[in-house]
Amino acid sequence: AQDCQVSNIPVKEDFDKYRFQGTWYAVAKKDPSGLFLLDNVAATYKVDTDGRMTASAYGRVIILNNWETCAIMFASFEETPDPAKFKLKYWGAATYLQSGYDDHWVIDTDYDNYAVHYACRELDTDGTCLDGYSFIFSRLPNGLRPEDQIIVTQKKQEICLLGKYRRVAHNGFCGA
Ligand code: DAO
Repeated sequence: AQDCQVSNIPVKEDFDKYRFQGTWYAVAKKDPSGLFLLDNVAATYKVDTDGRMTASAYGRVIILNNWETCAIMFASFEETPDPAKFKLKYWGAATYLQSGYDDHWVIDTDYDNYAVHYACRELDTDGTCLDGYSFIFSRLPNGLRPEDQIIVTQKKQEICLLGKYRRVAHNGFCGA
């Protein structure tokens, strides 16, 4: 049986933000309502000299229903008592891009190949997630190794999002 209470979702134990640094390519995504990043999504994480994690990210977006562009985004992370659970403050390089303040949980990662990200934006009255999003990240833009896919499928199930993802293409739209 699956416990879909957000507060009971297991996250990566002893998450190491230093090993998480570098570029991650989104290879699959579960969208929130009012989705923003469509495809060609990648994020580069860094830990600065005072130990603060930041990221820059890009992705294809459609603004005002018809204008397609590559969004350049910036993020800073606030730590919480759980090293795998951060608060994400994000904003765009341009004012017309989305900004916000979300959870940013690292559900699982081996640091070298795959990562499962999760953010619940709105809790339902029963403690399950009413509106959230999740990225499956790979160190390579073209997908995960079969051995990682097995683990990631298990994690998707643990966060109650199995079957809710779509593939995220990388076709050079954002120049990488
Ligand atoms: O695409 O609908 C959406 C939600 C994405 C929120 C934007 C996040 C930008 C910063 C990304 C940092 C790492 C995930």
